[in-house]
Amino acid sequence: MPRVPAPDVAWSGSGDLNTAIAWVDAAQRIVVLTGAGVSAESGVPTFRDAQTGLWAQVRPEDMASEPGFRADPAGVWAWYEHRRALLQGVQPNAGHRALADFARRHPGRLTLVTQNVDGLHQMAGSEGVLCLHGELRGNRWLDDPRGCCDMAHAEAGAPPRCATCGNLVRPAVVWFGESLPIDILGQAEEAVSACDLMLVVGTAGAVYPAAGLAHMARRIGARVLIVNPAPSELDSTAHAVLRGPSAEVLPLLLGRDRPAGDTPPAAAPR
Ligand code: BJW
Repeated sequence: MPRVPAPDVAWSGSGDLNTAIAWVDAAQRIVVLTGAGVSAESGVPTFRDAQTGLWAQVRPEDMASEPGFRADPAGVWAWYEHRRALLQGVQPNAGHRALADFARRHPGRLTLVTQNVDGLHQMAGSEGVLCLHGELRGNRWLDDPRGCCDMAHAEAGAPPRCATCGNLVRPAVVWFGESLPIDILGQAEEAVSACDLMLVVGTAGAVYPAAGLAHMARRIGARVLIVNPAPSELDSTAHAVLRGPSAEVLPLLLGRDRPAGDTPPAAAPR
C-alpha cells in the first residue's frame, strides 16, 4: 500500500506525517484552533512575524486596545479601514479549503475555532466557525448604546458617531484587555473538553485565553498536533509538531491531496 509521500515538512515528535494522518483518521472529535498563519499564504499579514507582522509596524497597545482607541479614534479607525481595504480581493487558500472540505465530508467531526478576524474560513465554506476575536468587517458601538444611538453619522477621517450623544463606532474585534464573547468561548471550551484530537494551526500561541484551549486539550487527554513553519509558544504542550506552511500541510493531513485508496498505518498509542 503506498504511503503518503513525504512533503516538505518536518515532524518533531515520534512518528511522521503518516502518524499524524492516522491520528486524524482515528479521531472522532477534532477541534482545530487557527491563527493568523493560516491566512498568511492568502496574503494577509500576521501579527508577530518579524518585519512583515502588523506589530512590527504599530504598537498593539495603541491600535488594539480600548484606551488606544479613546486616545486616537481617527488614527485607530484609519488603521482598521486600511486593513479592511487590504482584505478586498483576498481569497481563501488551500488550507482554509481543506478544513471546509473535511467538515463537509465528515459532518459533526470537526469544530473550527479561530482567532482570525478576516472571514476567510467562512469564505472557504466552513460553517459554524467560532470566532474568538470578532470580525474585522463588523462594527459596534464603543459605549453601551443609548436610545439615540440608532444611526451613525460619518465625518471624513473619523469613525462614525451618534449625532446626538457622540457615541463612537468601533471595529467589532476583541482588543487586549477585553473579554472574549462569552458564548463563543464557552462553545469552544465545550468542544475542546469533548475532543480527542486538537490541531493548532498557524498561531504563535501567545494570546490568552485562546492559547489556553491547547493546554486544556492536553489536560483532558486529547492528542495535540501543531502545524506551523516556525516554533510557537505551544510546542512544548503538543504531542507533535508538523513544521510547514498550512496551505501545504492541511490538504495532506485532512485528505484533500491524499492518494486514493491509501491507508495510513494505525495510530501510535498515546
Ligand atoms: C504560519 C504561516 C503559514 C506564519 N502557515 N503558520 C494569561 C497569561 C498572560 C496574559 C494574559 C492571560 N490572559 C489574558 C491575558 C492578557 C491578554 C494576552 O493574552 N496577552 C499576551 C499577549 C501576553 N489577553 C487579552 O487581553 C484577551 N482578553 C482577555 O483575556 O480578557 C479577560 C480580561 C479582561 C479584562 C482584563 C484582563 C483580562 C484579549 C485578546 C485579544 C487579542 N486581539 C488580537 C487583535 C484582534 C483585532 C485585530 O485584528 O486588530 O487578536 S491580538 C492578535 O493576536 C489577534 C490574533 O487573533 C491574536 C493571536 O495571534 P496569532 O493568530 O497567533 O498570530 P501571530 O502573528 O502571533 O502568529 C502567527 C503564526 O503563524 C506564527 O507562529 C507563524 O510562525 C505562523 N505562520 N506563516 C502556518 N504559512
